[in-house]
Amino acid sequence: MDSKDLSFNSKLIHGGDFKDALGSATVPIYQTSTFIFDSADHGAACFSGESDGYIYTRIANPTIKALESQIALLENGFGGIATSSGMGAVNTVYLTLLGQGAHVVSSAAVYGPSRVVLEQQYTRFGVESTFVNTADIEEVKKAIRPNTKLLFIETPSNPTMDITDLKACGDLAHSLGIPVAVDNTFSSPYLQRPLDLGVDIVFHSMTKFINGHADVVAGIIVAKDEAMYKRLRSTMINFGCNMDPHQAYLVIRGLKTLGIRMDRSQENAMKLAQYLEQHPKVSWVRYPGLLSHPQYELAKKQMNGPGSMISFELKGGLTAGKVLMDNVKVAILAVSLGGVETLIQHPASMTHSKVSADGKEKAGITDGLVRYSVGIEDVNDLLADLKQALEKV
Ligand code: LCS
Repeated sequence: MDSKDLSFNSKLIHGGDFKDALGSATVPIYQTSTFIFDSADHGAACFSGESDGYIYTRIANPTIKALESQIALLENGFGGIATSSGMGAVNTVYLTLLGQGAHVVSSAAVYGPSRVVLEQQYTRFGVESTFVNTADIEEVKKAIRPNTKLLFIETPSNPTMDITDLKACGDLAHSLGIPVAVDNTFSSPYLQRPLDLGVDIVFHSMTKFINGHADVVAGIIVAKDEAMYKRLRSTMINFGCNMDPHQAYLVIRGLKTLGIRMDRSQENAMKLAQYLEQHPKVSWVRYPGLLSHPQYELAKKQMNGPGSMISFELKGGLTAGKVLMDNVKVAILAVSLGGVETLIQHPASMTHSKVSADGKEKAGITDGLVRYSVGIEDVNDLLADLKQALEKV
């Protein structure tokens, strides 16, 4: 059976189509920097593309390729490009599409460094950026200029949980010949497949849900068509953003349980979000599975589930939030997200601390916002943990 015809959870187990001469049941770690050529002519043919033999691990490697093929299959794209980190993926997209005099329209609420790198580094090369609430299509329309070369969207956004309509943004951008790239980190391909909704590029920090075990930093990009895939791959190779084979092996191993991990963490998150929403010390909760989320209907239409990321603010603002973060005992006070363990952090002073005060305000990143990444622990332990920490507030 062609792995394309399998259902999603089966693709997680059998989707790599990896085969080696020894019949390994799992993908071995090809821990080599370089590959032996049969002859000088064979080496030349590998470089010219006449042979598809491996050359050098920065260019391609069998372990990494197995992971790239599997994620491309899960995202329904042409091909995958694994990177050393999620930021490696973000910058591979930027470097491929933005050059001197180019302009990018981006979601205002994105992972801090995805924004900061545009404002503090790409400006040195004459790249301009405009940050808008991409959940409002009118704001996107207004921000587009004749030199706009990329529409960059994060949905749900980190840490505000805003949902952008991918189909509407894709239609708008394509009518003007602008490619659209989507950071799908918060959903993983299990809950959202942006290429199916018409965008051109999807990418992930695989450090999060895809790997899921807080032991690897990694990224991946999947392009919908061959031409874009080739451009992105060439950037990754020449800028040296490649993954390591051992890193790829760990991600392949984590990926197998993506479906069951996300089912459990999402089920937990729904209960925790409902608990927080009715708690008298909580002023607001942002979770796409709650009716109170402003884009609840869009989330239901665009995603296969609301995921397991929750943002909320306590009535006592930052002071109260700090007491909560200092008193949780099951949740871990740490950045990152999407792992089996529940994590809690404060975006304004941690993940988004380098974003300017004005940028934070316009993106809705308030000082009191607490971000909670729900893991797969027993939900009763997580509820009891929040309860006892809230009692201290
Ligand atoms: N995109 C999103 C949505 C992210 O959340 C992150 C990291 C990245 C890209 C970059 O990926 P990395 O290079 O770290 O693999 N987000 C983090 C966070 O919220 N806390 O710590 C890292």
